[in-house]
Amino acid sequence: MHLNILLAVMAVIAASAQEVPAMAVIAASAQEVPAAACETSCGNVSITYPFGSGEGCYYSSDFLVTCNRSSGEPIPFFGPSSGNVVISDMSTNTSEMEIMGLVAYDCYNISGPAERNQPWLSLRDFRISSKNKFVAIGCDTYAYFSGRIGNDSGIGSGCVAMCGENSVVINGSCSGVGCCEVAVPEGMNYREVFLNSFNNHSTILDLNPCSYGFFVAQGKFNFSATNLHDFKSDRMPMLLDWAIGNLTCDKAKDMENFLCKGNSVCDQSYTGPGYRCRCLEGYEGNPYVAGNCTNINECERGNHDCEDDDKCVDIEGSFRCTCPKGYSGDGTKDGTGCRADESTVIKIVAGVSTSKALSFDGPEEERSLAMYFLNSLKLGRLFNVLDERLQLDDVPSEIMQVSRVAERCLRVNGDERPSMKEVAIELQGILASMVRKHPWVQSSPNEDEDGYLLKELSNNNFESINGVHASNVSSSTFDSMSKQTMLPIPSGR
Ligand SMILES: *[C@@H]1O[C@H](CO)[C@@H](O)[C@H](O)[C@H]1NC(C)=O
Ligand SMILES: *[C@@H]1O[C@H](CO)[C@@H](O)[C@H](O)[C@H]1NC(C)=O
Ligand SMILES: *[C@@H]1O[C@H](CO)[C@@H](O)[C@H](O)[C@H]1NC(C)=O
Ligand SMILES: *[C@@H]1O[C@H](CO)[C@@H](O)[C@H](O)[C@H]1NC(C)=O
Ligand SMILES: *[C@@H]1O[C@H](CO)[C@@H](O)[C@H](O)[C@H]1NC(C)=O
Ligand SMILES: *[C@@H]1O[C@H](CO)[C@@H](O)[C@H](O)[C@H]1NC(C)=O
Ligand SMILES: *[C@@H]1O[C@H](CO)[C@@H](O)[C@H](O)[C@H]1NC(C)=O
Ligand SMILES: *[C@@H]1O[C@H](CO)[C@@H](O)[C@H](O)[C@H]1NC(C)=O
Ligand SMILES: *[C@@H]1O[C@H](CO)[C@@H](O)[C@H](O)[C@H]1NC(C)=O
Ligand SMILES: *[C@@H]1O[C@H](CO)[C@@H](O)[C@H](O)[C@H]1NC(C)=O
Ligand SMILES: CC(=O)N[C@H]1CO[C@H](CO)[C@@H](O)[C@@H]1O
Repeated sequence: MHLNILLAVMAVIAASAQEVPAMAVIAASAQEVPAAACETSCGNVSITYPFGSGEGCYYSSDFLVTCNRSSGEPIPFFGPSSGNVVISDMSTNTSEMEIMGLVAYDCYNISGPAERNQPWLSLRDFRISSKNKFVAIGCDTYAYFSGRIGNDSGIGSGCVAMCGENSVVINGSCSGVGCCEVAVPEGMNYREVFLNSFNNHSTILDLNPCSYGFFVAQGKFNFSATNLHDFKSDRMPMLLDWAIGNLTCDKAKDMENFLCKGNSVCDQSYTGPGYRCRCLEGYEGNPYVAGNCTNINECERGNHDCEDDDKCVDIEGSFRCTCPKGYSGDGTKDGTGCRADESTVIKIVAGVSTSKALSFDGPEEERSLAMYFLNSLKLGRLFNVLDERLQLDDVPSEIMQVSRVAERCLRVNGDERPSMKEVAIELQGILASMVRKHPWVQSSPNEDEDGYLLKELSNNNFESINGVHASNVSSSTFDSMSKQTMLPIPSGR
């Protein structure tokens, strides 16, 4: 994680920490809100505080839900039992409620107008969300809504949709042929839908006898040509915005019944009256219930920017990226990642150089060569070593390449050193070419030893120097390595 993000997160955590004692006092002295005995669902709909059904279960009368079970299937209604607004969902993290709004229709038969309705919706304190659209369906249709924002009842908008028997009506395209839509302004607490026709649908009666008009949440309706003949829905899902009371955060936070407590902060981004709560970043739950916002484990969810899942460490409200022993850096994909420390690089190179690839006779000689390499590398004289000590007519080009990688790894300036992934990818490529060219670099059935060198680049269990044998790197290990390392090489260091 970038340092400035980390600092910001820590600042937020520090700020919230001051609210924790207040929460503890409330929890200890006041009775539990909402009461434990409250209904938590009605039919398919979860009822979440500040909403509630029954005495002591809701924050204020604005949030009363009545679960009507008289028809067999439980249906949650908004408000007291006289209410007829059907609730289909409620969200406390977005402070929205979804209701099933009535669809307006206007139908004709050969004698002319046959049936119509003109539904209206009136809300006391909730608002119609601008995340809805107003949609009209029909081939001889003009449709509009009139609404009210605060005192201003002169709001309205609408659209016209026309088509004939031979029109090309495109499924999914609500752009004037058989279907039209307009945006919904922010803040309406009342709306009424009106439909009308130009010709009583007389020329297209078989294709489209009725016009329809409704508010619908964006993404919840796709127009299809069959809607013209037979639109079966009498209600459509629409979103309402809500907030608590009519005070702003500043004033509400001093009230006894202020709700945003414990990892929950007051959110004044809402333009309507009242305040909203939301969980602090890195927390989730119901921000309107004290103590319900709990830590998100970003590592478990893979919701982090560390190089690998196993470099991610969850912390309260956030996460940290770590590097394995012998590596340093910020551990993030887009940051410096994890770079091998100088001593680790020496171990790797020494391991590669002492491998059977050089065809030395005994382990004794391998070991002393390794020590020699180590010392030489420290002095930055690797190329000299290769020339003087090996005196091979043709030094295997792979050894030269590895040496070059090593040389870059050993640069004094950390920014010039390649990242751990780059080293892994380069070594992988070099070793792959060794497998191709040299029969002695062949697969071995010994899985534990196989690819020890390469695995060490991505795992953190690395201790041995002399036990590393490049000749035991099998091609299956290359495959599994490439899955782990063939990620885009980060451009930054
Ligand atoms: C509840 O969900 C089931 C299955 O998703 C659905 O068939 C049913 O119509 C839903 N009931 C209500 C009242 O929405
Ligand atoms: C439940 O709904 C029915 C109509 O569906 C209505 O007649 C009845 O009064 C309602 N009951 C309550 C308790 O709201
Ligand atoms: C709200 O919370 C639910 C459940 O915790 C989660 O699935 C959803 O993504 C959240 N939505 C937003 C906008 O955060
Ligand atoms: C047309 O609708 C009207 C009103 O519903 C009805 O009285 C009339 O019988 C219908 N005509 C035909 C031909 O169906
Ligand atoms: C509503 O109208 C009344 C009287 O016209 C006015 O005093 C009040 O400030 C208005 N309220 C808003 C929110 O515009
Ligand atoms: C539509 O029908 C009504 C009632 O029958 C009639 O008064 C009106 O003239 C008709 N309009 C058109 C354009 O045909
Ligand atoms: C509408 O169509 C889009 C794209 O085809 C699809 O992703 C979405 O689920 C559909 N929505 C509904 C309500 O059918
Ligand atoms: C449009 O969608 C309906 C069902 O939604 C389907 O029956 C019809 O074949 C589709 N038409 C075209 C042109 O894709
Ligand atoms: C704010 O809410 C309180 C309590 O619900 C109510 O008494 C008061 O009239 C409201 N004030 C305004 C300006 O709406
Ligand atoms: C948060 O509230 C939900 C529903 O009310 C409950 O199921 C959950 O256990 C609560 N979580 C915590 C941490 O209190
Ligand atoms: C340490 C180790 O297990 N090395 C093995 C590498 O592979 C060769 C055969 O390819 C074995 O003889 C070694 O024992």
